[in-house]
Amino acid sequence: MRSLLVCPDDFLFRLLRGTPTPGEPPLYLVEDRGLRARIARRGAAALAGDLEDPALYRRAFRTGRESVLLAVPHERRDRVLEALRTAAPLAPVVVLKDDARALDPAAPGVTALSAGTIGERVIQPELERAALRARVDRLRAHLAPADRLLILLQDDPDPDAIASALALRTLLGRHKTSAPIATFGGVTRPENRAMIKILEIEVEVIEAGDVDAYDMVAMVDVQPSFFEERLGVVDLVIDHHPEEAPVRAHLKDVRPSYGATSTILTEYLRAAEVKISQKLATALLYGIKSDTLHLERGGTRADMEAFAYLYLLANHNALRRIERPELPGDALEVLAQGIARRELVDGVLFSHLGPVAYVDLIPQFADFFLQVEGVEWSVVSGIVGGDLHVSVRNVGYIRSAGEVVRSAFGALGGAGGHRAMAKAVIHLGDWRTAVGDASPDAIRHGIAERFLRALRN
Ligand SMILES: [Mn+2]
Repeated sequence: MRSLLVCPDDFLFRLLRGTPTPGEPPLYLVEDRGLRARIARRGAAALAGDLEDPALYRRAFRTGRESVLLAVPHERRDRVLEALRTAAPLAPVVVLKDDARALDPAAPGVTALSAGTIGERVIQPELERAALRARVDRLRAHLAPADRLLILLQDDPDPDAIASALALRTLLGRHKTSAPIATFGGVTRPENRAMIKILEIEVEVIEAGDVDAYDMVAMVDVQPSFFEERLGVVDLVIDHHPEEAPVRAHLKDVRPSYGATSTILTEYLRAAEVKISQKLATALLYGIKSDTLHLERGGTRADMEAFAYLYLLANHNALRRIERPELPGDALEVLAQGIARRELVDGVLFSHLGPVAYVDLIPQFADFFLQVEGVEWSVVSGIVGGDLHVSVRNVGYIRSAGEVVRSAFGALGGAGGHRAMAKAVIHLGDWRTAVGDASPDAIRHGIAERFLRALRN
């Protein structure tokens, strides 16, 4: 259905000609016959007549339900609306207004579109985009001389960091030899490992001394002060963590109000009109999701906009596989035994799996056991190589898992974590020295006793 554009002069024609219309091209209603002819010569449909005369609208409307855009001086607005309503009482009307006078609230089907709204929704975002594009140009110009650019991530980088690195490399038009992604710590958490495996992203593990081999260094989702290694002045820092120490970098973009660095990079890519591949969109979407807990924590409007944009481009099958890692068939036997030997004490579910084929199974089962009714904590242990691994999960609003695990197992080996997840890794030799017995029963008993004591303290 065509729409009607009502305006005494050529303002709407100049504003809207060339706008792609999905259906039939619009019909311009103007007052001047000469103007009508000029519009027609340019290939658009137009009628001329008195805008305050219902006869004009009777000629223009076919069904009476065409939508109308009205741009007339405010002193004529009521009379034009009345004429229009006489011909088509049911037509939806949008009034473009540049004055503060409110519309007659009794006029049904009439909505106002103010100049302020156009400024806010159209012009302001364009100005921001132009500023971002200029920033991208500066960043590209600064980094262009580097044959090899190092994109450095925090130790044990998370999905937001990995996705941001991939996005920066894409923004610069580089590849993995001219801009490798690296960390000092390796990637250990199961979801993060699943992400780099399924999306085929290479994250190199390097040492502080290796940094000198690169011409320039860029950091995403982290700042120089977070590293113990001394790095000198880096070339670029893009991050959303608050600046604990002033960031020393040639170029920096630090936005603590953002829920994810992936959101900043998505804005860069869009402003510079860089094509976002399905793989990159999937990575960035996962980065935003995991840093904002599905937009529930610290997600801003910018995060939501980036999220919505990426959502349409991402591979949701891959995302599902990353978020819910597959269980290999023989892991079911381990799980069956873990379930059979579980022990529930005051809302804490303990399960010792014995030797397991790979370490990721232990946190995966810890996640799984947390779903059992009445369970607030799950503590799952298993043996890989010569180490006893303990994974702890909780429902989130109780004591910090990291604290409890450090207090329970810190004296025996490496122990720590966050609010809702934590782990400890203890050499079996150290366990024997401290506890005396490393039989499955002794381990089960020793873990439960230490954990419950730490929890109740
Ligand atoms: Mn982040």
